[in-house]
Amino acid sequence: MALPPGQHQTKGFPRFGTALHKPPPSVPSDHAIEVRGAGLETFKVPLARLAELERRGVDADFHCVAGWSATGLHWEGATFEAFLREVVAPGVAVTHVVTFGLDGHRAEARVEDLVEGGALLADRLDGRPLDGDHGAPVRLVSPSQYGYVSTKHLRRVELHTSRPRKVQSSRAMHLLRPHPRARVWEEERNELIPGRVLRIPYRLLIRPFRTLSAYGSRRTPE
Ligand SMILES: Nc1nc2c(c(=O)[nH]1)N[C@H]1C(S)=C(S)[C@@H](COP(=O)(O)O)O[C@H]1N2
Ligand SMILES: [Mo]
Repeated sequence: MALPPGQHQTKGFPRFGTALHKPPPSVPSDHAIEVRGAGLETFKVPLARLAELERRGVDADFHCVAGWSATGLHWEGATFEAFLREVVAPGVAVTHVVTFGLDGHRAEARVEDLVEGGALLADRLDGRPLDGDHGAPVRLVSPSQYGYVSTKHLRRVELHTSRPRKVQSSRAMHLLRPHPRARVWEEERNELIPGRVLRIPYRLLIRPFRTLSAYGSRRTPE
């Protein structure tokens, strides 16, 4: 299958992200996904409950905004749509979510982009339980969007009825202005600058990530 504009294929499926200088976070044995926002009392969805929701297998490529794509992955997990049905009160129009990882990563997304793109709360990759590199115990996977939307080590889902403000976890991430929709075929890399202009600058960012990741001696993309 063809890759979206400005992407190149990488070997295998490297661990990547904004927390590469740290090992994958440890996961408490009673881990549950916290849900808050949209007028709800904060509550938790235990992993056992997640396992009972409608599940799906998805064959998809994975596209990082820095320009690499990993191809031919097979994910399994609860559909994001089923998760929303489970947690949203009837009559509440949730339009956006913010997802939080155990390592501090955060990402916003429009509900329609996640649902129409077939997003999963994935707990299996290529027939095996998700490992620490790729987001154990459960991650969001949104194949139609750049990788930064697909929060690993999912810890919290915040529900919103309009576009949330001040989502980014750090000043640096805020300055980078990741595109709020991040659709790969539209090349929505950045909120302010056209995606194709950023192909080379973003690709140059892979190398500093590689250096950081050397601490954990893990492979990063080419
Ligand atoms: N919790 C968490 N999720 C994250 C990240 C991160 O640093 N922490 N990085 C994002 C980015 S930029 C990418 S490209 C993908 C990388 O996923 P992988 O490590 O499974 O390849 O995870 C996304 N989700
Ligand atoms: Mo990324």
